[in-house]
Amino acid sequence: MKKILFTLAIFCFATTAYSADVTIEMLNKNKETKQRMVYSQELVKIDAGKTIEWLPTAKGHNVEMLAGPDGYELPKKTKLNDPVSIKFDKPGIYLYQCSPHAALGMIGIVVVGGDTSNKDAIAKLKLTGSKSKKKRDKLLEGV
Ligand SMILES: [Cu+2]
Repeated sequence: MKKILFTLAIFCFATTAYSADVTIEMLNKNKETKQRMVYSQELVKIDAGKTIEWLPTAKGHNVEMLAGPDGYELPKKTKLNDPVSIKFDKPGIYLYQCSPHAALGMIGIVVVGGDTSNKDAIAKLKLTGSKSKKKRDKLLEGV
């Protein structure tokens, strides 16, 4: 019994520590939605100061930030197959894509601090291919 309680305590602690961050997987196929070439979570809402980690679960993907709130300095796009962690301090909407699969609609949106004031700018941004645009518009409906 003691052992079970101890295990439970460890599990709860680990879960709490983990929830401070978000992990997004780069996938060739999302087993739940059956969609190909996607991030495991395409729309993520976090508080300012939180960190998101992208994991190269499948090979051949990267993370290329395309836009963020005013004054946000875009980080360099990552190399294929590299994991990356980005801390989001500035509230606003961020849009990113997977460079080789942008035309297939492999994009994602992060909303930080519930701030959607740059939504129009994100909605007007030029993207690669109609699939990306369609997904961007759909994701923006949920921000
Ligand atoms: Cu990709």
